[in-house]
Formats: sequence, C-alpha cells, structure tokens
Amino acid sequence: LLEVHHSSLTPEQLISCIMHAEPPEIYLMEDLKRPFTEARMMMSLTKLANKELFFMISWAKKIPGFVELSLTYQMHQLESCWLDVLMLGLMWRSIDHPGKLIFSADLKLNREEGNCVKGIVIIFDKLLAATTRFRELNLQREEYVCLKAMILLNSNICSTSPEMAEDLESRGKLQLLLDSVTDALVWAISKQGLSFQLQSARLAHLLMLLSDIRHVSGKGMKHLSDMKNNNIVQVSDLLLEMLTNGSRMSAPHDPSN
Ligand code: AOE
Repeated sequence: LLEVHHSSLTPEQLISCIMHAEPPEIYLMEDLKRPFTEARMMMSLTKLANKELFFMISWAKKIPGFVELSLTYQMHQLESCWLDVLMLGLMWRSIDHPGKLIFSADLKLNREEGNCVKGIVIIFDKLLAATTRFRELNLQREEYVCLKAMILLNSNICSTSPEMAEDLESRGKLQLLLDSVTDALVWAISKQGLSFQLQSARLAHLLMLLSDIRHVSGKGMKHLSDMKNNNIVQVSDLLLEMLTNGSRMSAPHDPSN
C-alpha cells in the first residue's frame, strides 16, 4: 500500500491509511491530587497538549499527500488547526462518557472540576455539548478520522497569505487532498445502509459540527491567551522551539520532559 501514490487510493484504502496514522493513547503519569488548583490543572492540560502536539505532527505527515505540500503550507495548516484537532480528539475519547471530558487515560474531568480555573467551565460546556451531538449521531470511527483529516486540510483554504496564494501547486494539491477525504467520508456514510436522503442529512450534520468546533476553538484560544497574560500557562521548551524554528517540526524532541 505504501508504494501506491495517494491519488490512486480507493476511499477504503485512504481510510485505512488515515486510521493507521491515529496517535497513541496518552498517559500523563502524574499523581493528580484532587481537588485541583488552577495552576495544577492548567499545568496538566498544558503538559498533555504538548505531548499531543508532538504526535499530531507525525499524524499529519502520515495523511496521504500531506508531506507533498510545501513546508510553508504544512506549517500553516498545523498552526491554524491544532486546537480544532485536539478538540475533536477529545470529543471522540469522551463520546461514551456523558458529562465527562476524557482529556487522557488518566485525566478525566467533569464540568464541576472546571470551576477551579476561571473561565474554563464555559469552554467545558461547549465541548460537552458538541460531544453530546456526536453521541446522538452515533459517530463512527471511520467518519471521525475523515473529519479530523478534513480539519487539517480545510483549516485555511480561503484565508491564506499572499505568499501562499502564489504557491498554486500546493493550493491545488490541498484541494485535491480535501476532495479525496470528502469522497472517503461519503463512502464511510454510504456503508451504513441508510436511505439516500438520510446519507445526505448525515453528511451535512457531520460537516456542520466542524463549524461548531471552529467556534469553540476560537473561544478556547481567547481563554488561553487571557491566561498567558496572567502568567498561568507556561509554554514548554518543545513548543517554543516549534514556534521559533520551523525546520525542527520534522524532528521534534522527546515530549516526555
Ligand atoms: C483540548 C483537547 C486536548 O486534547 C487538550 C487540551 C488541553 C488544553 C485545553 C484544550 C484541550 C481545550 C480548551 C481549554 C484548554 C485549556 C484552556 C481552554 C480547556 O479553555 C489546551 C492546552 C494548550 C496549551 C498551550 C499550547 C500552545 C500551543 C502552540 C501551538 C502552535 O502555535 N504551534 C505552531 C504548534 C502547532 C504544531 C502542531
């Protein structure tokens, strides 16, 4: 399969590739004393996000065709969608746990536990609401992996810098990639034996949830930047390096420190 160019993959083969790209389950391995304090909860969440971002880069590189985009495009896509991708992953992990956010195997929080961080309960509620919606739709794993790849490929398709607008080659490739993942999602829905009408409705519902996720990630970013001003969040060495030295994105350091 790896020998075959992505443009000739069937939807089934493409989904199989994207499934194999899935990041591993994460453990924080901290003793999470309860009740949490604001600093301690934010430290755990930041540590988790750092680990996840490390795996997100390898995930993106395994999406067929992604590494064929220019490095500028690869970085731009990741920069503009990382929180959306983290949030969709969080919703997927939490789908069978009503009322709980399964941040990691050993960090499971309910909305009340958010009370210790100013402003976080509002975000938790939005994350829980979107998770409920996915649960009601009985989101399938195949659909989930397609949606996550679509976030990565779609995140900035219309609002690129002039420099990127000139890179017509990457722009075209990105559009083709997005089209093939869309085909794969349509295929995953069509497998479920629904009427044609219900298939279209399901596609629409799933895609509209991406706009909810975009909305929550905007709120989450605002929340994070408010906290940085209060010096509660400490950006890790890894991320600082990722932010200041783009070439290192292909070989990040071990995330466990
Ligand atoms: C959601 C899902 C998840 O798996 C983990 C987290 C942890 C923190 C949570 C967030 C979430 C949901 C929204 C929350 C947020 C804390 C406050 C907010 C609850 O309301 C996120 C912790 C983020 C830590 C900061 C990381 C800085 C990242 C910079 C990334 C970047 O700019 N680049 C260029 C890297 C992109 C490469 C992939």
